[in-house]
Amino acid sequence: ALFAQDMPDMWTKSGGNPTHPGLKWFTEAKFGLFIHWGLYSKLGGRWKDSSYYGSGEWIMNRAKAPAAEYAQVAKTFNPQGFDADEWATIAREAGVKYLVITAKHHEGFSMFDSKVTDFDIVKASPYGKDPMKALSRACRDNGIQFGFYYSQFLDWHEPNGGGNSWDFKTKDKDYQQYYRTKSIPQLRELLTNYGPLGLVWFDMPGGLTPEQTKRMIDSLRLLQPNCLFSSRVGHGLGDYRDFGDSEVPPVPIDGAWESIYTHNDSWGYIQHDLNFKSPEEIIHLLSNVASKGGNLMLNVGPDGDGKWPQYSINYLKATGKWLQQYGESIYGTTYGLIPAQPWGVTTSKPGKLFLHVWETPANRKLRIPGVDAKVKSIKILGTRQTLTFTQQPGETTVQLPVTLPDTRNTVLVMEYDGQQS
Ligand code: FHN
Repeated sequence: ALFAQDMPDMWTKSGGNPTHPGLKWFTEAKFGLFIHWGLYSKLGGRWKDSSYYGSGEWIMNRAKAPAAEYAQVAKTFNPQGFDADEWATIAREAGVKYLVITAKHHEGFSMFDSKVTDFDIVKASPYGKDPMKALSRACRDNGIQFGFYYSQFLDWHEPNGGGNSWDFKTKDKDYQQYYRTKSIPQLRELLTNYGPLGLVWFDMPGGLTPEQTKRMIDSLRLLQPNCLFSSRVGHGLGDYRDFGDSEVPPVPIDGAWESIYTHNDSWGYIQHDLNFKSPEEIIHLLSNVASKGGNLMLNVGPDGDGKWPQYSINYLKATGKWLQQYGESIYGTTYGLIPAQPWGVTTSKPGKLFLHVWETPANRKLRIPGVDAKVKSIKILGTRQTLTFTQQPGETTVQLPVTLPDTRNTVLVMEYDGQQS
């Protein structure tokens, strides 16, 4: 072995379908953008005289708002500030390779032109247009894979939709009817009317047996065989694995998977939430997730006018700047070949180990245990600066220069002889 460690025993398979054609772009992408946008974005964490914090997209449920009353919000939903090209441009500048937006969240409102219901942005809101048409095109124009989030079971607007709503009693619900008349027809619309989708991000499965779920997704797959389905379709039938919200696995995981985080403390826009992750925190999260072998999908919550929080714009652009310098150590990589170190984490490509230096040791000597392969060189990534190192059995030590180009996360690239199997 080129790398002495006992981690491989702990690596587990992520499940899913390893032969799916969409997995190539997905596993190389590493960084995606999640967008929660719906009527709750207009409310911004306020319902009547009360304020809510965290998970703004749950406000209908948390405020126990009656469905008919909540539906009135649509009449004031008019996101004139929405600019698909601007969104896609920020996403590209942030360095994300895919973008996933809520077509319908648990509130039940369709943010796209749907023939299945009147409760959509075209018919129920003064906006009267389909923002998803423009956004799907803008993403493709900017080289970004486009996908839809769709809440396939929870729907608080529908008498037969899943979840705890205050108007409709669970015991009276006919989930089959809901799937037949809304969920499945809408998924078909999404897979038909917006060009080739990178993925459909299902969330919170329920109300179907494994056989019924399989029948549903088999029929959906016929519409777009290249489109990936997230694991939250349930019953182990997804093509890649999503971890829990705000969760990074403790050890590297083989296969295609994703960690999902939100930029502040909520998925949907909350006006009084300014707890945004700094560029440094985002970069560390990204390199940490990549060091375990997965993708980070980071969420932003635009407001009811269609504008992103300024902090999200600024901090994402700062992340994109870092990626311009160090993207080679993120895109197309696999998990690091040595465990996390006091100074940071690693990612890898054939013949290369990328060292993400989060903390500079006081004596500026970076200790890299567990490399048995012959080290050829260690450089600062993106420069020609070669660093002096010594290699002894079990430990390589590299002398860091007095100043590093990026105190948050400079990346060194170690080239070694041989192929890691
Ligand atoms: O309940 C939702 C929540 O609002 C949000 O959409 C997250 C994102 O992963 N998913 C659900 C909870 O797992």
